[in-house]
Order: sequence, then C-alpha cells, then structure tokens
Amino acid sequence: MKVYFRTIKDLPEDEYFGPGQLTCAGCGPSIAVRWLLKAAGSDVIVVNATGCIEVTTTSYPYTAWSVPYLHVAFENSAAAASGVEAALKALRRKGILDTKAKVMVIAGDGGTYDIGLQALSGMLERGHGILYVLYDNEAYMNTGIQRSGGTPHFAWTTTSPVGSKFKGKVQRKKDIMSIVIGHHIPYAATANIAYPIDLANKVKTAFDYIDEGPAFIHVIAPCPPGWRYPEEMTVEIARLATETGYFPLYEWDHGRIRFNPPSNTHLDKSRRKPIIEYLKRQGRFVHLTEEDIKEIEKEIDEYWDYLARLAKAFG
Ligand SMILES: Cc1ncc(C[n+]2csc(CCOP(=O)(O)OP(=O)(O)O)c2C)c(N)n1
Repeated sequence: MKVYFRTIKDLPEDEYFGPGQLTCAGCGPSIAVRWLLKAAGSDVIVVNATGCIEVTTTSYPYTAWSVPYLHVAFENSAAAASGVEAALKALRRKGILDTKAKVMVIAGDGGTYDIGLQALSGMLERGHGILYVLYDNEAYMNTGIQRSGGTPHFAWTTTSPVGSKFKGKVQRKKDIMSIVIGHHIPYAATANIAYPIDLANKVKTAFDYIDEGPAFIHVIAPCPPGWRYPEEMTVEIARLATETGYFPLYEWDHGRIRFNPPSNTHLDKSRRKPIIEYLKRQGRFVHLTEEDIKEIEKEIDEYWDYLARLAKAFG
C-alpha cells in the first residue's frame, strides 16, 4: 500500500456523497461510501448494485451522488461495470472521449458473496481495470435482515433464526478474499470503516494498479438494526472486529500478503482482544453459549493459521 494520506486532515474536504440520505442512524455502509468517494475523487463512475446504499440514496427526484452513477440489478454490477470500462476504453482509443475516468463498483455482501458472484468472477477473469468494493454488513439488510454467504456462523437473522432446532446461521462465513485472490488479480485488500486512513490509502493504491487489471476491496461495515446494537456504537464495534482478530486487515499485492496495523501484530494471539468483547455488544449473538463462543474462537484461530501459511508461502 502506498501512503497518500497520513492523518484525517489529509483527506480531501470535498464531499461527493451528499447529506439528506435515508440511511439508518449509525449506518456503517454509508460511512464506508463517504470515505471511498473522498479517496476516489471526482473522476470516477460508480456502478452500484441494488441494496441499502442504493435504495437510501436515490429516491427520485433526489440523489446523494455528485459523481456519475449507474444503478444496476443485484446480480450483475460487475458485468455492467465491465461494459462501462470497455466502452470508455473504446471511446478513448477512437479519440471520441478524452477522460481518465475510473470505474468503481459498490455492492453489498448479498450482491457479492451470493447473487453477483459469477459476474464478479467473470470481471476478474477477463481482467477489467475496475475497482470492486464490497461493503459487508453481513446480511441482506435492505430486504429485512436475511442471511447471506457473508453472515457469520451462529448469527441470528430472520432466515437463520434462533430456537430449539437452530441457533443462528449454521454455516461459516464464506472466505470471499480467497475466492478473489484465486483469480490472480494485481490487488485485493480488506478495510474497515473504523480505519479510514488505511481504507483511503487502499482505494488510492487500487486505482494506481488499475491499468494492470482488477482490484478488490472488502470493507467491514456494521449495521445497527441488523446486528442489533445502539446506533452510536458503529465505529466502536467495527474497530473491535479488527482488534479481536475477527476481521484482519491485510493486502494481496502482486502475489504478496501484507498485514496492516493493528493486524500486523495479531499473528500472535495474545495481542488480540478476546472475541467476547466483539460478540457481547451485538444482539444477533446474545443466544451464544460458552461452547459456541469457543467454536467461534477456534474458527478465528484457524483462519489466522491459514493466513500465516499464505503469508509464508507468498510473503
Ligand atoms: C435477483 C434478485 N433477487 C432478490 C432481489 C431483492 N433484493 C433487493 S436488495 C436485496 C438484498 C441486498 O443485500 P446486500 O447485497 O447484502 O445489500 P444490503 O441491502 O445489505 O445493503 C434483495 C434480496 C433482487 N433485487 N434481485
């Protein structure tokens, strides 16, 4: 990652994501988009899949976007963005258009882990120069909190209920970063709304590499109604996701894995906060037993072992 911004004051004052949206109080995804657009600047075309961010920012005749914006279906944001990028290339080649405009997809976890996965895979395989940003609020929130491939193990949602037969989501969270990295793209990174400077530097770095091929950024973005916590706790919970090791910050940069602070110290488990600190603040996990928490801790440890092996192999 290249360092363009060192402190929050280095971020541009310009706002490309306006006020007056209909997002919930404390909405993590809207915080993510604000930072994303600041880092990307005005010369960007946003392709946005259906989801919370789209429905809350585009109620006709109003819009919160002051950059070119294309809303597309839930399943095909990466395909539509591929068309935009190819068209820009062709128009530039023919001398019809003189613009350096970059293309950025913004899509939720439902639109990325599940329904849009094949379109994403196609875009990555074809090698389009596009930055795809996944904002992960870990469920289909816009339609009422249904589980997605990004929902964590044991989490309550309306389609992974808690009762005598089930205790939340049965499956583990899909490892989307590994799926993306498996396409051998130049750049992929995880980011967190609680670390805006890290996030903004990753957006800039991704756009630096865009002539070589696709880039992907996976941003964790908590949701107060879906995760069931008071809205003023969004940033605190997001920070705990990384501090407990649940959501490590790292980059895949031309075949190398690099951890970013504070995750660069977290291969040593004693430097991570206990996972209970993260879980106990969220209503979607209130039903967990000691045993379930141990299971989650084991899965996090396993994931770190896996990342350590990747870092060793590719570091
Ligand atoms: C093919 C298809 N299936 C279902 C829907 C209904 N739908 C619209 S948005 C949405 C959920 C989106 O979830 P996610 O991508 O996680 O974004 P979030 O709402 O959490 O921001 C669903 C199921 C749809 N628009 N298209």
